[in-house]
Amino acid sequence: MSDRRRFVKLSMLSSAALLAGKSLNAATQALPDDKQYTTRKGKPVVVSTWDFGQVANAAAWRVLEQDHRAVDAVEAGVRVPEADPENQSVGYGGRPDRDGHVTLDACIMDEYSRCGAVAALEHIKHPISVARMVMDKTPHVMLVGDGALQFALECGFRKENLLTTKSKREWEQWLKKSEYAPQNNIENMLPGGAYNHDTIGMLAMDNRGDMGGACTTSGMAYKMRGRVGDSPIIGAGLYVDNEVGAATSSGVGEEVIRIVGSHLVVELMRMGFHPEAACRKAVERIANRNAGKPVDFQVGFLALNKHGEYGAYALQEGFTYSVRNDKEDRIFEAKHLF
Ligand code: SD4
Repeated sequence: MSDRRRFVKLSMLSSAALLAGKSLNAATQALPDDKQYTTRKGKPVVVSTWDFGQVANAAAWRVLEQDHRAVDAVEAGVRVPEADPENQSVGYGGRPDRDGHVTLDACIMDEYSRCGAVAALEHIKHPISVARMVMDKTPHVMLVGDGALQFALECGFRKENLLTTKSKREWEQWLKKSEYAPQNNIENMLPGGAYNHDTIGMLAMDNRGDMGGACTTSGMAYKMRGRVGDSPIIGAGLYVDNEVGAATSSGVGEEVIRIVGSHLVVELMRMGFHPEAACRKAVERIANRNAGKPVDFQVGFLALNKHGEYGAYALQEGFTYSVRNDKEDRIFEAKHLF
């Protein structure tokens, strides 16, 4: 059976749905007819990790201005760095794993707690849009590796070479020593002073006060083949709760996963902490795991609450984030613990 036909068939029926005697449509993460949650009317705002988030925010802002949903805005926003070959930690041009494969991780979450994710996806420039398809077209939350690629191709995404000449050359340089030190994920740690992290996490609130979030990355440079960090993991690299707020992270994913960081930040906001204070508490949780001693890796959290307030906090100096609303279009430096 051709891929196309298999997908059409998959779209109509899934084995789980067959067992349950339901069509896949009934089993997908469908949009509820009525809102389950009360939302407060909010003012649109979009925030994202790092300086380059500013151009991504501009794309997201255009979507918000047209009165679309926050989830549409964040998808459009993070596609900008995904397509940018100069950004070597996201999408096309991302640094490869230690065997030379560019493997991408992404996830997306909307105001109904619907979510989709892909991990270790190769050859597809826009993993965030594949994650969106997982959310919209399947009853599942996450697809990985070859299965994610197969799904993407069935959805009509094009297979591409994502390893740019620049990233390939740098990897070949790295191969000479092949020092496996992914924990040293602090700014300017790569040979030549290149930044080792530029993962984009983006959070938005739309005209209706509804929230959405997206996170996309090529993960740690020169990682072990198959290694997946926090970025595509709902609750770790991203979490959205439309009653409370949303959070995302950047930095050493293993540390974020251990504390289920973004979910923790949202729960802290639920308890009444301001976004910056919630991010600080999560950062402290990581530091406490290391007996409060200065650590040689970076983690930063970014959060947005239902009032449109935002804030960030990091372990180390250097974590920046970008904000766009009707009043400002700015880059901020996050406070840091050490
Ligand atoms: C990861 N959290 O794969 C990602 C990397 C990252 O900025 O955020 N870099 O662990």
